[in-house]
Amino acid sequence: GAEAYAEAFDAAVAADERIEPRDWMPGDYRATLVRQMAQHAHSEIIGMQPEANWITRAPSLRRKAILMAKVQDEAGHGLYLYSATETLGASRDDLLDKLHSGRQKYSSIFNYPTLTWADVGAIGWLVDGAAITNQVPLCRCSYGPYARAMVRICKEESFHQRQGYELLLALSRGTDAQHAMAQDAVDRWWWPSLMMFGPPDDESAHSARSMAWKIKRHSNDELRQRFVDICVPQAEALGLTLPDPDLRWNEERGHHDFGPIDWEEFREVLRGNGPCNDQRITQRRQAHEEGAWVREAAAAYAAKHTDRLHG
Ligand code: FAQ
Repeated sequence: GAEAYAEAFDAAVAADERIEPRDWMPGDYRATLVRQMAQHAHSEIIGMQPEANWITRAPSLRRKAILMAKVQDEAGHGLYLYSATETLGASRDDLLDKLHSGRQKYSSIFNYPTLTWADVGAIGWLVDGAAITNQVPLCRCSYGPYARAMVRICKEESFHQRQGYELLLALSRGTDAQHAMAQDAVDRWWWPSLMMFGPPDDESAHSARSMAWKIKRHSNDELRQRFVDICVPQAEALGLTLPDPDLRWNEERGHHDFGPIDWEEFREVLRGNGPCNDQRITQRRQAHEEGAWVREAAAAYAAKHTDRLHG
């Protein structure tokens, strides 16, 4: 009966086995995955906008080709993740509807503007760097389709992170104006990147449950700390500073201490009051409407194909 199913599920999670789409799973486990994976997919799709803003103004053909490849990767990640979410019984129309109506979130980070070319570098280095730190442990997520999606996505994110780092390094070693532009971008993106990891552990509504289910393998604060420790020597190598006067090595903890995060800013962005929330959602809705004819054509083609097979 039901109890045997629940026991089999608990045993599989305890043994670090993967839960697959046809396996029995608790309703809350399914709902938690749909919530997190949909938010993740939406983030990839909305996350195309800040960088796409610079495709027409990339400073060289080489930079333009790299940036276009990166933004296309993000579209691929989004579609890949929507497909993975569909294995849980979610419908893509419903997920998109929830994004467009504000009922499902996307990452706070994509509500900040890309003011200069250096922002493309800062996003690659810091935003993709934070994404990798968060997503490498998700490769061991208990839900098979999500874990497997993460393996490929992390490989591509590594390339994204490297391109951002290399771009910032070129600017940092360039003219004084280029160096200043790189520093300004890092100054603006540093704190929002730390917020990507989510609220502090004692305010994280879902962490305990998600960690027990082995969806999340580490807490928000653990991963945030890991990211800070990774970034400090990289900033030094870049010849750039991180905008935090309290940032220093703590010998006893074996980690860097860092200053307080402005959680009020985070909450405001989640409430829809970040600098670009309206622009991002408006542009997304518009792209969806403009793509209606593609969906209609694909559906008509699929229907014709089915008729041929069965008729
Ligand atoms: N922004 O209880 P927790 C990328 C929400 S990387 C907005 O701690 P949880 C790559 C959270 O949903 C970015 N909302 O939640 C790229 C929950 O609200 P709910 C995407 C946030 O799930 C790079 C509430 O706060 N990555 O796209 C944020 O246990 C460059 C309470 O929080 C992922 O989504 C936030 N920063 O932990 C693309 C990774 N933080 O749902 C383009 C997968 C928290 O109850 C360009 N997700 N919230 O209404 C996760 O690992 C987790 O969902 C966390 C949050 C860690 C984000």
